[in-house]
Amino acid sequence: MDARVFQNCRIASQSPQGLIGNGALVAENGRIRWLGAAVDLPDEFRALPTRDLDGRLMTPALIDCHTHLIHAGSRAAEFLLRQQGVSYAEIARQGGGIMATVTATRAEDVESLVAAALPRLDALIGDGVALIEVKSGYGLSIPAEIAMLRAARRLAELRPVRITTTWLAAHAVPPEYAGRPDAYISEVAIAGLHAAHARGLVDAVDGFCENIAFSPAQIARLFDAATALGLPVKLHAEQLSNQGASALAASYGALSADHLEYLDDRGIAEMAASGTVATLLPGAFYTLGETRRPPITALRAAGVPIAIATDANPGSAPLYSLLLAMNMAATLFHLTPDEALLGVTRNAALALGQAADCGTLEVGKRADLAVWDVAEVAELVYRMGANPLFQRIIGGRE
Ligand code: DI6
Ligand code: FE
Repeated sequence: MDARVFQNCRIASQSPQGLIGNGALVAENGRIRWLGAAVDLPDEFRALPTRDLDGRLMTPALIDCHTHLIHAGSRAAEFLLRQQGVSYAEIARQGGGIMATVTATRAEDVESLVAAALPRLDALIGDGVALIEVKSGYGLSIPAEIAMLRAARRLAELRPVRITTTWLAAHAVPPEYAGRPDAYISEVAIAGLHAAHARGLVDAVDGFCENIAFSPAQIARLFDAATALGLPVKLHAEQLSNQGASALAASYGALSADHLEYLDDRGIAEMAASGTVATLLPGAFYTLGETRRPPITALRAAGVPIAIATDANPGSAPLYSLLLAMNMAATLFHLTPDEALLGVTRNAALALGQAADCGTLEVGKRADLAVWDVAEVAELVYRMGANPLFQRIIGGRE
């Protein structure tokens, strides 16, 4: 048996237990066996090996629930174009944007995709992250999409981190299918989903529902295929315009709808009814110079859980710090520090369908912890470019 006590820490449990002032947590065989006020630590645990955390703040290890971590090439040239006033949508229509990354990604094999992603993964791990969602979506052919998901699975073998994979073939229409998006959905997005699922490579299915990408009807066909395979869905929704994408996602019981700058009241109501998480991506909002914010006040009022993620990608969100995403969510979207932390712990776990296993510190869940050199949650959130991580503890092991 592998057991130990972490004590002399403030514990932001993210559960109904709330903040525990002078806390102790017992980890046993990778799981949380007990947590509470140090004075209440049961006698049976007092003889265990003990780690004194000197009054630091303990939170659940962080979760990045929306990334495009696997990609090749750079989009620095596009950055310059955008500075000159050319919009993201215009660059995409001219064949740049996502397609530029597709061309670069198709040219690489699994090994080089892994090598390119490792530094980005290490940056997230350095922010105290223990669970990361990684999407395909820059292959846009069956073999190239599968190669991306193989690379994502490989990352989890190379680092002490868990990775969930998402099939995002419905990200853009590649040139060989120009003008034939429905054929692309059938022949690549759906046929490839079956092939990738048969290889055990798919944990969830995503799409980009937008006037520069796929229509709600096309996404619905993909979601029908996902549902038939028993796979959960999520959607890039209402990022650049309102397509009714969030309501569509909610009608499939989606884990999350992501971006949401153009979300309307109907979408909010449908998401609330289906328990779909609102995943906010402030890095994309910032990079694209958006001015329209997601409807935070209405989401709060409707009780929709709000998650925050990096969207780590080479175009709209070249952001590889979840701590900075939290800061941006607070500064740009006016989330409170507590909401920002919930967004990368409890609600991010919900967005990945893993709420029973992680995201809060509760007995029985994984002992995946982050210990910070700060006294309170607001200190984690208000600084930019500072990283107060003291230690990541995975499965109760330092
Ligand atoms: N929306 C996004 O923000 C990412 N994908 C999407 O559908 C951006 C992808 C990219 O620009 O490479
Ligand atoms: Fe994205």
